[in-house]
Amino acid sequence: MSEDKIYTVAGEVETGEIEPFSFNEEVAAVFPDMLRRSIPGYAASLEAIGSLAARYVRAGTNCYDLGCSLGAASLALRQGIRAEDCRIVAIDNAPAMIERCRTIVHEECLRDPAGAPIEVVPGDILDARLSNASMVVLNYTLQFLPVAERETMIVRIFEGLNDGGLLVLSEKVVDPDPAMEALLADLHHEHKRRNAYSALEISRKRAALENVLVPETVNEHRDRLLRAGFSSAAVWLRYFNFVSIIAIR
Ligand code: GEK
Repeated sequence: MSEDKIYTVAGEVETGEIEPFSFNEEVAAVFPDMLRRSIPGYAASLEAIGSLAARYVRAGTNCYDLGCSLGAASLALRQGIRAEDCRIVAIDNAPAMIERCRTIVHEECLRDPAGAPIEVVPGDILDARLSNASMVVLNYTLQFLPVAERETMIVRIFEGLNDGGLLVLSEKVVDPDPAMEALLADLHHEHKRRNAYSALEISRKRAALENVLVPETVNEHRDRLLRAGFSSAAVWLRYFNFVSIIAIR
């Protein structure tokens, strides 16, 4: 916990204890709305995951949704998949997310029983054993792993993918040029304000996420993917300081 100064809309200063951000019950309850309002391009990332699943998921293979939260990307995969006998494995280490994710997935499977089964698995994605995968999704999750563990995670994903398999990696990024970074961060905060976040909520969230979400540059991500062995990697979406990258094994 840290003592922090918080600037309100009116410009007054409030001093408060900021709890480090955690994916607890309170966050899980408002989560779908929170991501749509706070991550520019989030809805587009889900749409593309569906379209990419239709193209890349092969019959008899596995798909992984790492850091699944409430399962939005798993449901997008399920809707997009055209191949037979596939399985989606959705993993998250926050019990509050897993519990709600199970309910959401169960309801969707009752509504549309024909789609691929989704296994919702509690656990650390760093311990996940990936195999026979044609598509892996890391939608805004790698940014929460310690930087030192990210290489291991990407190498494991590469090893779990079949040749021709696809990784979707969406992340908050930082620009190497400080002036550009300041502008992009400001545009992001303006975007959040437009989506009905107050200046107080924004400054609280920024303080709470410090050291929890560690963004890297686009080049750091691309270089890591190529080092792991991916044959190509490209940014397909950029909206302020949020990107989504596709990489093919
Ligand atoms: C979506 N992909 O809606 N192991 C497992 N889960 C983890 C770990 C870890 N080591 N670290 C963080 N998480 C989702 C959105 S949210 C993005 C992903 C955000 C989980 C964490 O519990 C949370 O549910 C998720 O990663 C990140 O497309 O909140 O900005």
